[in-house]
Amino acid sequence: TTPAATVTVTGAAGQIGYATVFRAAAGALLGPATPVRLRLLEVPQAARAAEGVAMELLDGAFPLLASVDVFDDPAAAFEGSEVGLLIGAKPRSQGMERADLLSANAGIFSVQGRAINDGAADSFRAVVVGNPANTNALIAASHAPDVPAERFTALTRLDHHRAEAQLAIACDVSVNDVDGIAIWGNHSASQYVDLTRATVQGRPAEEVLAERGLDRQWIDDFFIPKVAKRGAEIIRVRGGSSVASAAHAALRHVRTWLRGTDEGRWTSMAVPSTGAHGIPEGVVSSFPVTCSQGGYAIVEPWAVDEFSRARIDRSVAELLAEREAVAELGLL
Ligand code: NAX
Repeated sequence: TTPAATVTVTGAAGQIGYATVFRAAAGALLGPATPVRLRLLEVPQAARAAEGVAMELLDGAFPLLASVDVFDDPAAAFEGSEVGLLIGAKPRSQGMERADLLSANAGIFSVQGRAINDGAADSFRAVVVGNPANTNALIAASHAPDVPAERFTALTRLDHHRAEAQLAIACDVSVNDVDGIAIWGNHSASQYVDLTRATVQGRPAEEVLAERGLDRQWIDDFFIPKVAKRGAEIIRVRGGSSVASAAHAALRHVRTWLRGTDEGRWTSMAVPSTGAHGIPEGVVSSFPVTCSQGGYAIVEPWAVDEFSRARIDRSVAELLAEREAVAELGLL
């Protein structure tokens, strides 16, 4: 085994936190050879519930669980942290304006960014799950000037998984036969699910879909909204928001980042833009990325067609507007 790694989970008493920590303790985050020290962060009102989660973690007698501690102080929770799963966020309540939501979360993620800056390990990496995830990651990074900004990422892996599953269903193949999907832009309904480079059993996905009578119009009218609105569909059918699938995606996001993507394959992560693919610097946008040796790289730009360009630009415009709103509040 390797030395234990310290992982901070925020919102640990919430639904996604609860679904994440047991699998992290079982090795799904860092692999079967790395023990984990879990640091659970909650708001003071939920700290007691987080203590209950910690008790259950102990009751699992997980061989890989080196320790579990509960905090309601971000500075303490991020002390020595190597991986941050930033799940806790302020949900939109009834009658809440978008600006109120942005500012409430900016309050949370600026404080956590500073705590990370002051106390986290040099190797620290974060995935933000709490919404608005992309902009929350941007805020955390901007309050952690000593941490390389590229270590703050946001979760679009769930969208990526949803797209893989829906493409596999549409083509009547296994998800293992599907590759090359890209999620662009914001983790919101404006996201663009790009099939132009996707393959099904090694053939262009659009060709395979066309043989089944599914053209670009179908992709635009059915496939893209199906993936973008899947969260709402889950709420309607399950009677609650996506939890286990979100936890799984967050674990896979970090696992892929640490371990690398398979040769010739990529995944989707929201990362600070380098200006690649015509997406301006200064936003955290979803991109197709490859991972190796603990780092990631945005997939080399290709000649994006007009159809895709308009959709990418629309989602990026939303990210720019979110950044603008937060900047106007003086929170960036
Ligand atoms: P819950 O409301 O069940 O849990 C959130 C937890 O965060 C609560 O226990 C709350 O006390 C805690 N919390 C709030 N502020 C905190 C702070 N400052 N420090 C530490 N903890 C804090 O929500 P859940 O269903 O777990 O969802 C969590 C977040 O994930 C939400 O923002 C949700 O919108 C977002 N999602 C993001 C997804 C993505 O793909 N990026 C998909 C799933 C999910 O919708």
